[in-house]
Amino acid sequence: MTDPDLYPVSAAWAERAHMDAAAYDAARIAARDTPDAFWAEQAKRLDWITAPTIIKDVSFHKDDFRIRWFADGVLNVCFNCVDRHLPERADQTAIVWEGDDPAQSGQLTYAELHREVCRMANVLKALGVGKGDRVTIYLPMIPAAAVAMLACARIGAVHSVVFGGFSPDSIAGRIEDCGSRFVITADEGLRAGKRIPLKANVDAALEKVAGVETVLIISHTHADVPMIAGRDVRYGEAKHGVSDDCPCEPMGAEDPLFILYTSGSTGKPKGVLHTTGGYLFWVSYTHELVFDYRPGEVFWCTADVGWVTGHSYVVYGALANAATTLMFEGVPNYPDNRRFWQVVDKHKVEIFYTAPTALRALMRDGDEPVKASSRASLRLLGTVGEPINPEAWRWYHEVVGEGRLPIIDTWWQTETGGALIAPLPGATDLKPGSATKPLPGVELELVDAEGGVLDGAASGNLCITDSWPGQMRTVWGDHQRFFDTYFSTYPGKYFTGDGCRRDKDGYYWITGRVDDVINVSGHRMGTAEVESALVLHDVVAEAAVVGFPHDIKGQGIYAYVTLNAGVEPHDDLKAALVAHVRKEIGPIAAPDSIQWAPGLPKTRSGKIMRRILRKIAENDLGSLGDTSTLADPSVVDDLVRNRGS
Ligand code: 6R9
Repeated sequence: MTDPDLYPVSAAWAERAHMDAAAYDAARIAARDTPDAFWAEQAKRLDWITAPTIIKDVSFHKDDFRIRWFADGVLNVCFNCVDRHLPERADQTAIVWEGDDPAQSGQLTYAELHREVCRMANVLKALGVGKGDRVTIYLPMIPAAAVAMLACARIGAVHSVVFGGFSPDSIAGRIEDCGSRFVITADEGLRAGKRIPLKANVDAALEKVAGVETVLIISHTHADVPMIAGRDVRYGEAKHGVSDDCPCEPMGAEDPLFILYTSGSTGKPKGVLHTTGGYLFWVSYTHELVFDYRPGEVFWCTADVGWVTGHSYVVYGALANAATTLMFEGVPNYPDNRRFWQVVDKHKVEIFYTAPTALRALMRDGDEPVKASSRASLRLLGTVGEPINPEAWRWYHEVVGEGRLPIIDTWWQTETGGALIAPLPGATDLKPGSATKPLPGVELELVDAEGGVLDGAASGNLCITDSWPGQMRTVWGDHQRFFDTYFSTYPGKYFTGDGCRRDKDGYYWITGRVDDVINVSGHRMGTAEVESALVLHDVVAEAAVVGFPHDIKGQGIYAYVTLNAGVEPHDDLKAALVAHVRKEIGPIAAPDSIQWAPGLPKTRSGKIMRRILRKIAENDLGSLGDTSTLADPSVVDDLVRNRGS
């Protein structure tokens, strides 16, 4: 009997793909058994100034903890993403830009991209940016964002891209943490027809943090923004007369490429550090395998460059593979909910990669907006960011893909650099809702709470027992935190923070975070961050934040708030607290629900029992579990009674 939930690889895909099932099995074995030989061979996909002879140099153990790949290799990321394509592809489109306003679009060929990057690199140099300096980039989804990243890579500067939806406080925190003296921003961004005051946000951020010497401003909406003499530089003026030739800085494979801040279960967001050789290799390798990519195909990853998905697949992986990569400034439902598919038709997109939350939101509006488009150019559909529910998977497959396109569900993290679990279109039969199997070189293990290894079909915590080239190398400025966060829970293993089930066929089904991280529309939020923002407000004595299932966002944010004595709870105050969190962190952190909590369930040692708060938020009141260890069990009755109020 055939399994109705199995979508087998078609003969045509097995035939044309870079990797079929036999090649996949062979690569898995070679990567495991002879890693140095296997990865040395694979690494030839990059152009090295000096080819590496030391390939894999790794230990996850405390005493000799180190993660190094291709350590003695020398290369430049920008050269690999731009210059090396010039002999054959100077006139091929490198970046297609689609504006928020459907009347606005544009493109850059590889020759033009090269010129733009060299100019920006020379401007940065003239402003005093050198190798190893950190540059904060706060830009909308415009080609200049990719140009700025590549310009940094070209001269060996380390970029830290901050998502354009983040608040001045969030920008300030990130600038301070990595000590960047340079910021690149734009006058404004556009989102669903609304102006985002990027330059004004940077100005506000720089009132809170010292040390920034220069702000370079790219003109996008041509808004009149105030300039601060001696600090602010208009890019349009600075690039006048600048040479469009700029040599690529030779970089060690382990030299930093970028820092990207991401939320964890405790404390402030961490500066995830990725390095030059291993990262570029991994995003290029996975972009080719997972999407079965061929140079010149039109590739559209809808992620913002402010997230890791934008770094790895809008910019680095795609351009390293000579792609035509599409950058979209807008949102799926502006001017209306046909937008994605209109853009697909307009630019003849061949590979489309988006997040389940966007699909769920579009699915709610029915099939008509999709069917109004042709989508004939598409040949593969991908998803990333959160578990995709089988219903959304089927809708994507049947309505968007008309049953003819593989759905490639890619599991990975900011920390992993690129995809680790994903089907290969020519090798892996699909199951709706499963990211399927690990890529070559990715050794997974499921463990129970005590670290016991689970075999066969099982559910547990997802660990990775060996390194892969795209792995993050450290938390910027806090190597101990890197070790403690990822390698101390289950000694000798990298712990992902995700729960996962493995079925009888060895397919992996990610069930979501098992730590205090909430995945809101594919964006990571630490509960601790939202709590710290809430308690900054004058009226708040204490706050506890948990996730709860949300139809569109995957998870929503549910906040329990204890007010200061004498403060009267009322609905206006809830609205004020939501606005406060938006201002402190950004709109993505805004709580969906606030419940007044005269008391929070705590253990006698004062730890908040989030498990109970999660159950109440989920309205799963039948299984609150053991509350006897609480300092005051009656608190729970009160929260249950007043749920949602
Ligand atoms: C790339 C990215 C990482 C967390 C990760 C997991 C969730 C990502 C997923 C997925 C199920 C997928 N996640 N992809 N869960 N299926 N295909 O999203 O990085 O922002 O760091 O988030 O996202 O929980 O641990 P990041």
